[in-house]
Amino acid sequence: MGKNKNKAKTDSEQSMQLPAQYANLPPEYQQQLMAQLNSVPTKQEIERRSRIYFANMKRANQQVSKSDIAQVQSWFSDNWFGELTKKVRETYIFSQDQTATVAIQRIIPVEQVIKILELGTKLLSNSLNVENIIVPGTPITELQGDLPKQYKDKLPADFGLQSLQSMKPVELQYNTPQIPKHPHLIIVGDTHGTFEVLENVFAKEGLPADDIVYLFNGDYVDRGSFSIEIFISLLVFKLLNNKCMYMLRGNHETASVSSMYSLQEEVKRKYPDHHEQIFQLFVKCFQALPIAARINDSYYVVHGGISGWPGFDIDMINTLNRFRDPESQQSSHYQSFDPLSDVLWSDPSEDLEKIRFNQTRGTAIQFGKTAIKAFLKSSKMQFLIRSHTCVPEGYQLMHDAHTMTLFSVPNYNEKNLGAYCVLYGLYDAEKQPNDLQRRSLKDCSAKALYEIEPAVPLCFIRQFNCSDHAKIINQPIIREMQERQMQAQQAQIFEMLRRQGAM
Ligand SMILES: [Mn+2]
Repeated sequence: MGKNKNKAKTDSEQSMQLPAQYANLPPEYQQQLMAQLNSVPTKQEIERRSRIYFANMKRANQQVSKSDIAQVQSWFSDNWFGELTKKVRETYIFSQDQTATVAIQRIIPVEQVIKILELGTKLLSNSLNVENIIVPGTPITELQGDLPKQYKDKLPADFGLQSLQSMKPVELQYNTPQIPKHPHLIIVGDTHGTFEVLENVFAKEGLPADDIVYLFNGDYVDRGSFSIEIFISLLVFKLLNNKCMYMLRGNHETASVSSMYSLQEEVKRKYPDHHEQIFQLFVKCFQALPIAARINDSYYVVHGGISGWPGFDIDMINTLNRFRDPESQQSSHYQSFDPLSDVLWSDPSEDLEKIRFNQTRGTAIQFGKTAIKAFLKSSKMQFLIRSHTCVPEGYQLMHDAHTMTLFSVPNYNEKNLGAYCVLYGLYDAEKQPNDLQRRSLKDCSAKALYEIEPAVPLCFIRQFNCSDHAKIINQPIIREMQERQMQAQQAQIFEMLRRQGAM
């Protein structure tokens, strides 16, 4: 009984309430907005949208040349990341009363920013919409000996995790340099201009290399003051070794969001003479970013989530035209929303079975347990790893542990921890090829066999806090922008009142 009542309430997908921010509008506007929210798009309108969303895939098909790579290598020596980190830290300035300010200044030379964005766009354009990634493999016996005691007994006999529930948090000591012993893949959620996240994760897990592979799940830019340095750093790692760095698009990687938040302002302050050109290059590069990743045929990784477009599955993502910005829609008829917008903006909800319009964001959808399980089943995936939402522990499991949120900026929302996940791909070094494999494959090593049929990787969560330094210097550009905006609004109100003779 109680369950049915709940279901009726949460699955009311067809009629919509007006979002709270419109409650004070005159009734005729409210009616107009309601009509818009509940209007059914015509067949022609759906066809029009469909053409925009799926057609005209413009692949650049340009290769990055050897001389371009040589140029990047000459600029970025072995210790470039350490030197960059030092310069980022030097931009922190404390005033005498211990209130900190950040001296926003250019760190990476202008010609390097321009060249890296151009080359990064070329390189990224050649990727499919869905990156196919295999976690570098480790023989199970090697890893077992080095696991912390509490995990040793827990390794499942078939090496794969059957459920994300088996993950346990591991406290990360801030900035403890460590050389990783085993190959692994690290998934990092939102970084939002907070350079310290990169410092921290690279110090603990190792710099990107053949066996230390990174997947960043979007929202590199906005809010923090080092959007440029983060995005350029990741592109440099990718240009130096394409196989050790994967980058996906987030909802902030669009022209409209990154101009409304702080990236555009950051570009203006750091590169005043070239800001228009550089911001345009950023936007073009954002549009080249792949959308999702498939890891070991078991984890689907994307910034937001899934779409309500009929028949939507992971293969459909590969048919999207990604070389554009997503289209925003506000309506109860989520079946014709832009799937590109949905996958970048959607949120999971426990309070829902299927799908509904995402009132909280004002765009895209919310998806429930039944919807995500259906998607995973038709896509032959087991788990969804998404970011996009700040959660207190840095990670959060939902939908019977089929959905995980991963958010990597600590202290973003006052006290939250940051988290990232580490995946180990395990194989049995004793495994012998079967007859067919023996006949058809050149390399029949256990490792090669793992790469053909990769097991579900073992997944750990690492949580971390930010330094005291970063706690004080929190998002100064965006704070200033918001203060300016508030002052402008207040001035407008005063002006209006003055004209009305009230003042
Ligand atoms: Mn986001």
